[in-house]
Amino acid sequence: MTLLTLSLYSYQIPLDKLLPVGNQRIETREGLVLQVSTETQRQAVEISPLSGIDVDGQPITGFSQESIAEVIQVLVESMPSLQGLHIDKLLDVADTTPLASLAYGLSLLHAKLNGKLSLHHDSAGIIPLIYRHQDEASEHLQQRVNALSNKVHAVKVKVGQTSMEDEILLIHQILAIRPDLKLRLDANRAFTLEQAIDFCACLPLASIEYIEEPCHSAKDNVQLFQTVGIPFALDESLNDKRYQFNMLPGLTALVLKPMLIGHLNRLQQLIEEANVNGVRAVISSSLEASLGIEALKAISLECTPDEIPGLDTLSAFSCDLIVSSGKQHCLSVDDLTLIHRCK
Ligand code: OSB
Ligand code: MG
Repeated sequence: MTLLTLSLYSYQIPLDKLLPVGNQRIETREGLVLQVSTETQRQAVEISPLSGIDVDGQPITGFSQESIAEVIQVLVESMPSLQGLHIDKLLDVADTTPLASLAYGLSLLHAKLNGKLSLHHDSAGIIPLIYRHQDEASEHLQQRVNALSNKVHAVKVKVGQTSMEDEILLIHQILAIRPDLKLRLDANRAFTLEQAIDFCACLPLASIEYIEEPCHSAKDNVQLFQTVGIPFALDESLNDKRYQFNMLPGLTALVLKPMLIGHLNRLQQLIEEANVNGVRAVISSSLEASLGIEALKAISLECTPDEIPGLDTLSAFSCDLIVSSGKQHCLSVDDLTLIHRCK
């Protein structure tokens, strides 16, 4: 199978509501689409490093190390050297680039061209992401909880963002409306150990599946577990290239964002190490548009079939990208900005 044409596009999609990136917020999402054709097929992947500027004009920190501009530069340089060659050459670049989003995108493109990761059936479940929208009244947030389908069994709630009192109240309000729900809390490292202990001590233990990245300092997570008995999940810790799986008391899940982890081989290795240690592996979005979310669904069905991935961030997008998720409008490549083409 030969790479006959390669086209690189950029997209910019306004969001209907602000999306949280840790404790920052964004109002538009931008990213790249790489489309290639071979003798028999055409495939596209989304490459959207989670970096750039937030609503307040501040640089987004703690997620992708690379900028979109860096990914464009490397791709524009490598595209001519890939054209006319076997699709396996995509892996040469994926294996050697230090840019995680590019390694992910190229290894994903290779897998798609090989007919892996095709979406046979749509995974039914979703894990709704609950956070207070800008200036949203508490009644309105409660209405949103009320409106959740009965098929929803777990929700993810952002914590460590406003006041502890408000957030503890919110958690109790959610459970008053839907006592059957299990909660996955995500603190994005907002708490000191003391704050995390105070916060967790006020929570109904039996309803909490885990808390993601509770403490500023990841080494305090074990102490938190030993003090209050709430298991923790790792997310931001995995963004460090040097992260190596290490079993810890209280570690119950890895939240895996493939766009930040890089090559699919590394993702698979982390999933295997988690499995061997009885730790859950949950695929999660890095705020991709519908093209990227479709890939994450397929990866999750293939690699973590017993878990529902965290992909509810797509609901904030004002339109779809290349593949329809059912939104009114879906951008095609002709609607995007062409950056570079080899044909
Ligand atoms: O805080 O886990 C986060 C998305 C982008 C950046 C950071 C985060 C997220 C999500 C994705 O929360 C949704 C999910 O995991 O359910
Ligand atoms: Mg998280």
